[in-house]
Formats: sequence, C-alpha cells, structure tokens
Amino acid sequence: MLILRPPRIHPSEITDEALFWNRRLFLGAAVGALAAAVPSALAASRLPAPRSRDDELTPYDDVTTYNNFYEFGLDKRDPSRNAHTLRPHPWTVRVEGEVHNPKVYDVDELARRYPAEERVYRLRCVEAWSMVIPWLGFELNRLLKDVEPTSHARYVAFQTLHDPDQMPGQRSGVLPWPYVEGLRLDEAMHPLTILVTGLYGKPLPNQNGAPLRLAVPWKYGFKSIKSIVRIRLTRDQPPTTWNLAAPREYGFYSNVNPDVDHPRWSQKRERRIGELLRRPTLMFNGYGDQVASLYAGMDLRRDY
Ligand SMILES: Nc1nc2c(c(=O)[nH]1)N[C@H]1C(S)=C(S)[C@@H](COP(=O)(O)O)O[C@H]1N2
Ligand SMILES: [Mo]
Repeated sequence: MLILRPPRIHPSEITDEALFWNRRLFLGAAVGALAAAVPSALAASRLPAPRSRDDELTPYDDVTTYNNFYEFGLDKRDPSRNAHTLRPHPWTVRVEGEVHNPKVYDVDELARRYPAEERVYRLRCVEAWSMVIPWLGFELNRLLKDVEPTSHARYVAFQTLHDPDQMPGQRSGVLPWPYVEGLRLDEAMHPLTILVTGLYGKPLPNQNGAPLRLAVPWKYGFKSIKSIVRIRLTRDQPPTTWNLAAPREYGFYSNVNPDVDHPRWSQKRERRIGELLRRPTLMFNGYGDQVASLYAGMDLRRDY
C-alpha cells in the first residue's frame, strides 16, 4: 500500500451526489447465476446476494488473482502465483487472553462447529479499488462467546502465521512480521464481522487467506487479516501492522470514510475491479445503517 500513487480523478467521472444516493441499492435479492457455482449443501444456508447492477459479484478469477498478501509478494498477481507453499491443513487457531475458557481449535473442528453461511460483502481496499465477494463463513461473535470474555476484555488481537518457509515474503523487511490486526470488542462482536472459510461456495484459496481469515466489510481491506493462527482478547488496544509501518497513514480504526483522505491520496472514489469508471466511496463502505452507532460521539478524523 505504501507504494501506490494517488488515483487521478477526471472531472467527468464525478457522479452527482444526489443522483448517486438515489441509485444506491443495498445487497438484497438472490442472484441466480451464482447458484450453479454453489454445491447444494451450501446453497441451503445461502444468504441474499446483490440485487443491484451496482453490486454485481466480482468474477472468481479476479477475486483469486488480484490480491494483497505481502507474505507472498507485493504485486497483485504474486499471491496467486506463490501461495502454493502455504499448507492450510492441518491448522490450529488459539483463542486466548482475557477469556475464561481459552481454546485451541483445529480448523476442521471449527468448520463442523460453525457451519458456513454465505455473505456477499463489498471489500474496499485503501488503495481505492473494491470488489464484491461471496464469502463463506460464520460470525466471529459465536467463537468469542464460546471462550467467554472476561470483564476486562476490550479488544481482540489477531495474528497471521509466522513461517518464512511457508510464507517466503516474510524473509523480506517490507512489513514487520507476523501480520497483526485488531478490533475493539464491540466491533468484533458485531454480526457483520465474520471469520471466512471459503468463497464462491468453495474452500478459501491460499491467496485469499486460507484456511481462516477475517472479513470486516465497513473497514479498509487491510483490517481483514488472512491465515489467522491466534486470536487474543486484550485490555489494551493491540498494535496493527500497517499502523506500525506508517502510523500517520493507517489508523487503528480504518473505517471506510470518503471524507478522510489518506495523506497521499483521496478516498472519495474507488474503482470496482472489472469496471472502468470510478464510483463514489460510501461512508462505512455502505454499511453505515448497521455500524454507525458503534462510533457515536467519536471524531472519525482523529480516530481514523
Ligand atoms: N496476513 C495478511 N493479511 C492481509 C494482507 C496481507 O498482506 N497479509 N493484506 C490485506 C489487504 S491490504 C487487503 S485489501 C485484503 C485483500 O484480501 P483479498 O486478497 O482476499 O481480496 O487482505 C488483507 N489481509
Ligand atoms: Mo488493502
């Protein structure tokens, strides 16, 4: 993300705000085309897919070949080329810290315990591109309730695997390893926050963060940490990788916000992968109805 240049916005691309808000539609009715791609066992638990032309699913090929996963290189194509060295099975995830009931889960056990449902979410990268992805996963709050947070738990810290043999990019110094992320406990408990185990009705490809990654759709994509091995409940706000790398540019909250520009480029508009013209970025990535109350009274310019 550090290496990107600001997108140039041509005046002709700017949509009139009122027109845009009228056009805006929420994810709602089912899309028939997807059904064919989803095994029948999964189809039963399927949630609504986009109804709007504005939110067509990003093709599988783009979702799986245009990735950010610096453990496998910096180019968007690198993860799909290089992530075969990752061995997502067997895999364990520790859940620990300020909990009464710490656990070590095997991912297969997790999958049995929390059957996957489909969630179609917009993913908005801080680099000002976006995708619409049919994830498979389950609400993180289910796992957190299971381990019984203590009254001191206020944040949740996440950590990616640290193994340069499986993740060769960790031999470079582009970021401090392992990749870490964090949420406030109420954000982590929010029903939109999911642990992802698949996409397009299939197991999660390595380049998308197999076997388990986060999806927090109202935040910039880098909050959605991949290939998680540890989840730790904490009293204090945990460090996060991009904040460590460039604190002025990447805050802890990183809510999608068209009114708070990145110091080196605008966040007002975005390019939906597969489209030519940029579209306006929505506050909280369009999920404001559901999440704005989490930030009542906060100054989102200060807490960026
Ligand atoms: N461990 C780890 N997680 C990560 C990243 C990364 O480099 N390493 N990149 C983040 C960024 S910047 C984005 S935009 C999303 C991209 O997810 P996708 O490749 O599945 O679209 O993953 C996030 N999770
Ligand atoms: Mo990103």
